Amino acid sequence: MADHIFKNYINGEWRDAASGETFESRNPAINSDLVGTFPASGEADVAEAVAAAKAAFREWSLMPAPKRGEILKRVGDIMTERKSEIAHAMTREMGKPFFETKGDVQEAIDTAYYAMTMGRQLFGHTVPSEMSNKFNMTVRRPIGVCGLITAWNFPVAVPTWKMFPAILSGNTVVFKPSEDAPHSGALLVQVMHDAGVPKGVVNLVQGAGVTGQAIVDHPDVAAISFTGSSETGAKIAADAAARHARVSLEMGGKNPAIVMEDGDVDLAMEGLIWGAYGTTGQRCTATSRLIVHEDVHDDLVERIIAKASTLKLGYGNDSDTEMGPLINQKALDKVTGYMDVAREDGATIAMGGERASGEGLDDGYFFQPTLLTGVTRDMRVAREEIFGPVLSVIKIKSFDEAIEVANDVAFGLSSAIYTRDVARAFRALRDIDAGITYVNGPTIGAEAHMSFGGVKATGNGHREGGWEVYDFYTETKTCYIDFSGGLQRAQIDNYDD
Ligand code: UN1
Repeated sequence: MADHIFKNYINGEWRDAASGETFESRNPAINSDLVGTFPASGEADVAEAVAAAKAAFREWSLMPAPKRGEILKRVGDIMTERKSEIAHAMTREMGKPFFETKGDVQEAIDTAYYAMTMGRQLFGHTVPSEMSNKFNMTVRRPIGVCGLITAWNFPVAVPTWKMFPAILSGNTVVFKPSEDAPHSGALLVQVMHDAGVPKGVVNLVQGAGVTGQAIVDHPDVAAISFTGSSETGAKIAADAAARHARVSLEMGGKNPAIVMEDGDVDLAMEGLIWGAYGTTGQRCTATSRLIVHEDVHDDLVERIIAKASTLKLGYGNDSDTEMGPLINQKALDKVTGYMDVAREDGATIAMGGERASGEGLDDGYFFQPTLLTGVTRDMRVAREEIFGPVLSVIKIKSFDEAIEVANDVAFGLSSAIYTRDVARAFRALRDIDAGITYVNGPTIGAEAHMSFGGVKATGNGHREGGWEVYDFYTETKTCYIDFSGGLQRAQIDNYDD
């Protein structure tokens, strides 16, 4: 097998797609660089993977959770050893700089070790009974085969947010990485194999939309966890609802950072550069709206431009690169198209606004870090997710207006406020409609043991990360144990009226 030809992983074996069809993954910074060729999986491959996962389920679910946790500890240890190797491969495949891809692997390691600890903490409740000589308690049970469909921007960390709690809870999984980051997904699955995860517990099927659809439609897939666009998420939710499968959705964002006149403007500048241009703005948590008080607007805009215009664009495996490319031609076209939208709506392109060119950039999908000023809340660039290095600046006059503008979008994932006023900080925590709010920090940077997810069009009420994700991957069973030796009738025998 040539180095760059990759396979699916089904029932502990590496296999080609039944159809023999393949697709390519290329380096978005150097498009002539072919990362590899991957199986374009269809219904038959998904059916095999689901069958393997179904067959492995009972034995895996009966292994004590702390033992499953020990396997996840090994997963974390192997990932720690391979951190640089995986990070370099990830950078080559999806473009973000090496220091960021190392962070991506670290997030996966944190998730593995957190899952290990959860093996000893899959708590239920013990609750007093209404009756004598009776115990009431709840226990958690796994749900079965889980379908995991993920995006390319965190191609190791985000799949592990799903895979590790799913298998720790006793489920088995069929994982479809994004077709833009199949190699990163394969490297994760190789770690699972090497850590001794039994065959059939983790299965990998590579492919694009049709592969994902086959997972969503398979009657033996009990739960689906999806990270990606709101449009795809809505379709998955509808299709899964029709056959009563459980769904967790993590979708878009239009995340605001509020900077008040009493905030630390320099700190805000640093947080905005990282939040808006880190990962080339391609995070669901990226800062895409700066809502700034008029008293500090000009000063902050000037500082952002001074700093952002020095960012070094390039191939992320070059040590001086600070910002990588967009993921593909479609993303480049989309971001470029939004520049016309901005102009038509009357915004000003205060910095950037074009494809970046020059030495080392012309064979990649590079776009300049971009700042749009004079944006008002009704403009499309203030409301729609662009998923690129574009920050829209909206000027406000008061704290109340800032909160109102922050909430005036369809999405609600992350948010931030820069203020030195404790009351304003707490009011923001209470009043911003988002799953996550940072005080004096950027909108990005979630930690593995904290719950992650959004409100409104961002999610459907479930959370990833933290112990909350274990609610998604387990079913609660209510247990009544009557040791009175007689018939006790609830709601009847305890009342003499
Ligand atoms: C995503 O963009 O889908 O909080 C996840 C953050 C990262 C995860 C982002 N830890 O920005």
